[in-house]
Amino acid sequence: MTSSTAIRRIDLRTAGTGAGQQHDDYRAALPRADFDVEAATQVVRPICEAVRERGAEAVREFSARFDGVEQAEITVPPEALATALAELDPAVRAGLEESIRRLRTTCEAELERDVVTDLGPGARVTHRKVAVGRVGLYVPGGLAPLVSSVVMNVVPAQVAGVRSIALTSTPQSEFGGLPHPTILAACALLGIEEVYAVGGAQAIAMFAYGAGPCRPVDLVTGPGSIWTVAAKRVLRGVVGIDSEAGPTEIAILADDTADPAYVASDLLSQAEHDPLAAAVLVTPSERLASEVEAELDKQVSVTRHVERVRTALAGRQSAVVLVDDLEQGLAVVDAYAAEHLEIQTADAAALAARVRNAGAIFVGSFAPVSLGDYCAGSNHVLPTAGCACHSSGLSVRAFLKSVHVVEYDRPALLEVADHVVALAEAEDLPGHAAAVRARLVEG
Ligand code: HSO
Ligand code: ZN
Repeated sequence: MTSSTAIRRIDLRTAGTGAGQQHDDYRAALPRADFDVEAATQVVRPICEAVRERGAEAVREFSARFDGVEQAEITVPPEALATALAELDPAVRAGLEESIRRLRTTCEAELERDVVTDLGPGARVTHRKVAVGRVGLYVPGGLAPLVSSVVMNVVPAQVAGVRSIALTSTPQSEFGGLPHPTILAACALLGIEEVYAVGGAQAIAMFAYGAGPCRPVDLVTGPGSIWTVAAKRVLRGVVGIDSEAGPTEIAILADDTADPAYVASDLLSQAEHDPLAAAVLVTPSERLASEVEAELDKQVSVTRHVERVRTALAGRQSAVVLVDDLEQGLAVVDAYAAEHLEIQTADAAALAARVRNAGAIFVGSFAPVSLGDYCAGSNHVLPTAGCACHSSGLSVRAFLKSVHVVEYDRPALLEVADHVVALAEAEDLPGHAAAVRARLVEG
């Protein structure tokens, strides 16, 4: 039998790093999963339409069709939340509490204050930070009950000061059509009372348009499957969305000093999420590449979700990439713009400081992605599919808007009036100029 992991190799060593080597070349060299969100929007559009027209009735029909549950109600009853918390395993509770504590600490530190700028006597502009009024948080429950995603969504929303928070997660037939009890327990622990048992595209549509007991929200956040990502794309504008967070990705930039067992276990850890997950090692060390491949063979054969992991590692989205040196490696990972980037090299912090595109960077041998998934104090809802070149992970900022407040008195307006008039006339908008001139006349 050949290698059981069958992760492919991509050799970029002849490409060089000289002038003319475009980031786009590297992007094309590192293909992502066949994950066609545009095609999925065709499937999702009628689902969104049905929820808009027929509300909770349509939501329940889709839950029956896609999740195999018959529901009288889409709301999770308060007793179910209380019971789930009472029955929560104490070790899981302690883990959640630590996760909440650390994330809350970083969220409170990054909470943005109003920015007040005086542009001269009597001329002031304030960017007033205001929390979004009502948000809908999505927690996937399909392949694994991601209880940690409850924490990652809820804590920044609460720290931002969002007044109305609704949360939804996939209904499970084995739990009587409710989400997994650990997810319900985490909601109760965080004081979230409005919880729905709805997953997939219909959940995003429920939040966007409102359905039955769920009033429409202003903003939807949270990771999800291709269907929820597609629904977010379709409904953007009807509702605000965070970044498109789809199947997970890990890229590791490593040199000879890295421990192959650590590298392999981290690649495996994210491959465990999804057959579409991407695991990419970028290294100038052929020795490390071979040792990591051997380690993967060993570790994959005894891992729990072996089929999922094998499919993810063998997919076109996963690879061991050989580069000439760390300089080229840096260019490659920057072009790839991974959701998670680990740097396991001799001078990891210095290299990390030079990375521009990544959802989150994990520096050195003792900061694995698993730490960030649960308890680092960072957020694990991060941009995937290369969106890290323009988007950021979930944070307090995602739940805040800034309202621009303009305060000028008469002398301050006089100071700038001629400029306003000149610009208004240049745009052939004399009404704009007149509005200012009217105020120049002595009263
Ligand atoms: N790695 C996932 C998040 C997660 N992992 C939740 C475990 N539980 C996407 O960042
Ligand atoms: Zn994970």
